[in-house]
Amino acid sequence: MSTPISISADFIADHNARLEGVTTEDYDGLRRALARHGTDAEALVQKVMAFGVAIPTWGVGTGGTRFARFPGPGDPRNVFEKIEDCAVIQRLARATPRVSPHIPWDMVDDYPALREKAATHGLAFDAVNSNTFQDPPGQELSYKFGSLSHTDARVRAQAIAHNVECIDIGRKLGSKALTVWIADGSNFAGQSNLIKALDRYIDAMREIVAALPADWRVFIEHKLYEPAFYSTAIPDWGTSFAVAQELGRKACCLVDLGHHAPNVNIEQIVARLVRFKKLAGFHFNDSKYGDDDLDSGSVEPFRLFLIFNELIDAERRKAEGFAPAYMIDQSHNVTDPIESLIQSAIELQRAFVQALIVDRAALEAAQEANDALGAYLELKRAFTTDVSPLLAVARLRAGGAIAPIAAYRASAYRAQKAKERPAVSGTSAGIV
Ligand code: LRH
Ligand code: MN
Repeated sequence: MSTPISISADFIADHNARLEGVTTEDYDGLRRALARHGTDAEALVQKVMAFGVAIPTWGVGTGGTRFARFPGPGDPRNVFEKIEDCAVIQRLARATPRVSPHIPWDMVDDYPALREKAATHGLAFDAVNSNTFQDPPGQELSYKFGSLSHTDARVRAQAIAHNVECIDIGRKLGSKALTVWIADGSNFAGQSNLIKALDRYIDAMREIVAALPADWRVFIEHKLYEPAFYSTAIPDWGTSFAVAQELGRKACCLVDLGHHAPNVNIEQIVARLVRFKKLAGFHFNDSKYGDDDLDSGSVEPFRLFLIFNELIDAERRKAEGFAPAYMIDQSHNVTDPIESLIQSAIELQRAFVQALIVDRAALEAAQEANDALGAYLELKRAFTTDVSPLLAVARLRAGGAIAPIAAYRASAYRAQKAKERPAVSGTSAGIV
């Protein structure tokens, strides 16, 4: 079964038939308005249809916190069911052609079969995420006091071997990158020698970089705090950048939007990493306080737009080494993960298109003339343009649903999965 029965091409065509007229009308109005500013809407539709972001396999199950996780109906129980759910998101929104796996959460015996399964749904694999922040059953040495920066060389060797295994798994899945986020850090002043810990990490990463195939990259993911609450081995972009410089051309810096102190200017961090040719890509999400892993664009849509404004500027300047990987990393604790991921993908498309609408010549002229308000208003003009009809037309032309969440709800896919996938009893703690 390559397409979920409940979401066939006919089902989507029926759904769209009722909405196509008004959508086209709204799109024509927007197209005329954009043309008055010299923007070709049809060209934007093509760019949107080519835009893709990767879905985190760990995001299609109901997420949780350290306090509790309240499983939802029909939660996927293994990576094959996760791929089925990722296929629904791609089928309806047409913006998520890739999946980012996490090992060992997505471990299987037959990776070529998993790759084949994904391919039957038109899905490919993006960066593989290693995991040395938990002790899977049967693991010899614990990561309680760290992994790649651990004081015990045997623990570091175990963590290095895990990352090398992730590279091997990624090769079988067709990935081209390894994402390394480590929870290493300390909870007390004095607990960790801050220099030695970093040196141990860098030496360990050298061995991981040496194991990378020629055309692979390693994404270093920084995070200010949690689960360590006094110091973190790679707390910020500066440390990540300095380490990536030391590790060489295959190492670059991944920006998870939730991994910064409140009010940090993330779009400037992005601009810096682009300038220094070390931007790996993103774990898109949103947050109000800490690493909240909320839906992209649901708290700070203007910040998301400003990040894409820097990315489009880099693209226009043909910035050297600019090849960011776009991935989502969210935790869906109170919504249907499929609905949240559909809407998050659309909000990322929205920020992408609004950034494309910016009149870069007018913006540059205002900047050069120190016309602060003029420059700001050019960005606000783009940000306040409702591009929803254009995004809907792009979905329609790509074979998706004009109103994907309404279509998903009408498909009763979740009810179907709740019958097929027996509910997991009780609540547990933890993010997955
Ligand atoms: C760490 C992180 C990392 C993943 C994990 C699920 O907070 O962002 O990217 O491995 O979440
Ligand atoms: Mn992340």
